[in-house]
Amino acid sequence: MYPVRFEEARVTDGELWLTGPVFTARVQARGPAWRVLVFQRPEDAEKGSFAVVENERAPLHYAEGRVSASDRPPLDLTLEPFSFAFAGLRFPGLYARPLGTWADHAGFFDPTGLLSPPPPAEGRPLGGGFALVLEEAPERRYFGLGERTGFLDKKGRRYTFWNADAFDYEPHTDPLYQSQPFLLAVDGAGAAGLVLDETWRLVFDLAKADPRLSRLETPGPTLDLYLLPGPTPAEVTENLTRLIGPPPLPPLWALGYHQCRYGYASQAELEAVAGELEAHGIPFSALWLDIDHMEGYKVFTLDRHRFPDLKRLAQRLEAKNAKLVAIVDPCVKKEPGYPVYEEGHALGAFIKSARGEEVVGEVWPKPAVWPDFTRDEVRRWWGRLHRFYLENGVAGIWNDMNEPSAFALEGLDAPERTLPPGALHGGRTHAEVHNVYGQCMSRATFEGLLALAPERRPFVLTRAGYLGIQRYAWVWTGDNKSSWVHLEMSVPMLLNMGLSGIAFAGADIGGFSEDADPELVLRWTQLGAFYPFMRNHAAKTSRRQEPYAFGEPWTGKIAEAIRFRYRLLPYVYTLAEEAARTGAPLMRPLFWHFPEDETAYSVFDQFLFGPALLVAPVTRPGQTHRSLYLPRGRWQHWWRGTLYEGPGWITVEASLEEIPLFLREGHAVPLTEPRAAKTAFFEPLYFRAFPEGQSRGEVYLDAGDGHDPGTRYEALVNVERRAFKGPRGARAFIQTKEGNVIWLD
Ligand code: MIG
Repeated sequence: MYPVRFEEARVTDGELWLTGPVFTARVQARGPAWRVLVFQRPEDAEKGSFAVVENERAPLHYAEGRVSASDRPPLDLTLEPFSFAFAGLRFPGLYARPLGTWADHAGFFDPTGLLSPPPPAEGRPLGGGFALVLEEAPERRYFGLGERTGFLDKKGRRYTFWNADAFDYEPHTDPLYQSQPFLLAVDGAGAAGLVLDETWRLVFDLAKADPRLSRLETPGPTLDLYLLPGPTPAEVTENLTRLIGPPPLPPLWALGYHQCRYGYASQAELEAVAGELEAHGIPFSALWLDIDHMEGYKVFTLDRHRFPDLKRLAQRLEAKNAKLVAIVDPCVKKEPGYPVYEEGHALGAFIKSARGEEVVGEVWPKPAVWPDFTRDEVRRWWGRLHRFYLENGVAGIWNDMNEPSAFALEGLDAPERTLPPGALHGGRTHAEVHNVYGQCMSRATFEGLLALAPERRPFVLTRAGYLGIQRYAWVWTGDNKSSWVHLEMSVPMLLNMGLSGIAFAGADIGGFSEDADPELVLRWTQLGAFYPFMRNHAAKTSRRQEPYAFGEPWTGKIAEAIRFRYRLLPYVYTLAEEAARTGAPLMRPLFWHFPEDETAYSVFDQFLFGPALLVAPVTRPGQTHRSLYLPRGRWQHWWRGTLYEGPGWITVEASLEEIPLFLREGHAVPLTEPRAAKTAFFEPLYFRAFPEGQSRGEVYLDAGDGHDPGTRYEALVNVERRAFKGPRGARAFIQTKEGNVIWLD
């Protein structure tokens, strides 16, 4: 690789162009960020994005190596060799491999056409590749990177961006299912972010190979970089959201409790699950249909023997304000006469090999082909197919296996469990668009649902995605395990996903593979009551782990944790509405609200749920106490009423009934009765306030679905004056140390 050099800098139309012997760079003040696009082929000057939706540009100014524009720190450039600095981040070098020739790759020639290198573009294969070097600071920490195993701070490891069917992942597995090439860097100079908006297989080495340097690599022909200002972590994520768009406001039911299991194999079984939940007084908002609902694993079919009248079940659930969600995998069974295959084939919708034939492999359906969701007409076709599920009473769609996962290709085991890099998506290779395959599928699903039922808010859950996935789908963390380690790890995973734009996510409560025990399910449900997406799900061969599976004394306690989620729903919904405007995640690392607190950056197993609550889950069996950190200010133990003063570490008792939960001074939390309600005009509506001084709370109320604007109300509580001012019909209370509830009105 050679250092990239530029010889000339020129401002044209409010943008800066750098030109050199091989490469050109285009610098824009784009939305809140700086964009630096380095390329070789003229057509790449107009490179598009699957992530960025912000197109507004501020005019920039360039003088003596400094680029400036309104509302952001300047960007300092050196042309030869190219290096730059922004907001305390120094990039001392950019290295590149100029685009090769066909001859350079001749050694890879593969007569089957399946594994051959990308086809030549203008006589040259795609390729090239860049490595961007970032100078390290010893005190710097890294966050973001989307869905990753490990603890909160991501420094010291090497991360690959290549969506993978990471079945049975462990605490060191990398990569997982998602690719969010976003990095949040925090050090003495404050926080700043970067996005490497490249969909190829990227590698970020964060001070691993060399503690003095980090290295970001892309194998593609361009380097498309965005630099995001802070100066706090929260502002970096909010600026990221301006760039890639916020998630839409979900329907209220999506924020309730979801019951799933790989294996619900008949309508009768689902009815039995609903019956058990009802019998135990457990509110729920959705039951889920996994792959067993299909006939021969053919998507958009229903086995009519086992599911004779799904619509009737849907209606029965609707009366309880609960819904059905069905899984839709991308792989289409290649079977003559099967309409989905025939239509897709006629449309030329399926991914092709370099020989121009459909790539055929195996997943659940055998043989299977894969739609090319990167193309508009394929997404529109796929979206329309969802009419089938809507007509059968299904309200939400679950996208799985969309990394995409392939068990076999052309009858042989698929070595990477995915499609060959040379497979073709129109003019692009799979190597280029692999990481956006799942995102494009969920986009097709989201847009299809919106077109078919414009009066509803679509609900889509996905396993795979790229930066920006939140615009189309919620995310769950795939095939975790029924183990305490996975319960604990879900916290830093979801926190970093939230910082990376994915406000709505969850891990399978109770764990997917292996066998859960009742204490694990109880503690996990208590934690899951604070996941944005609260779903209990298990694998086919796992022991049953529904809330009622273990009997008493467990069922009652698990039910209470689920009921607590429903009590908290006005608060959860209000946070959801904020996320839909600003991207602020619901689960927030302590440093989100306490950026000046050094300790807040290293606490990985606690979090803030919105601004008002601090949650410290029990993460080991048999634990009756938990040590935890409280940032500055006063905090009230939610269950016991005791007041604590931070900053500092405390140890609290955590009986099986309680997850350590604290109310922050100055805050009031809206609550309601524990039931699956139809609308988000919550009734009754209460505010629980901090027991001393003044507290402020907010609640967002609307129809819970549809697109009519709602209203955000403020509640002000003054305990000394026993005064409460809030939305009409609402009441406020405080809880004392003795456990007394005192009403204020
Ligand atoms: O190869 O549809 O992560 O949630 O239950 C397993 C069956 C396929 C993987 C998903 C899991 C789902 C399962 N799927």
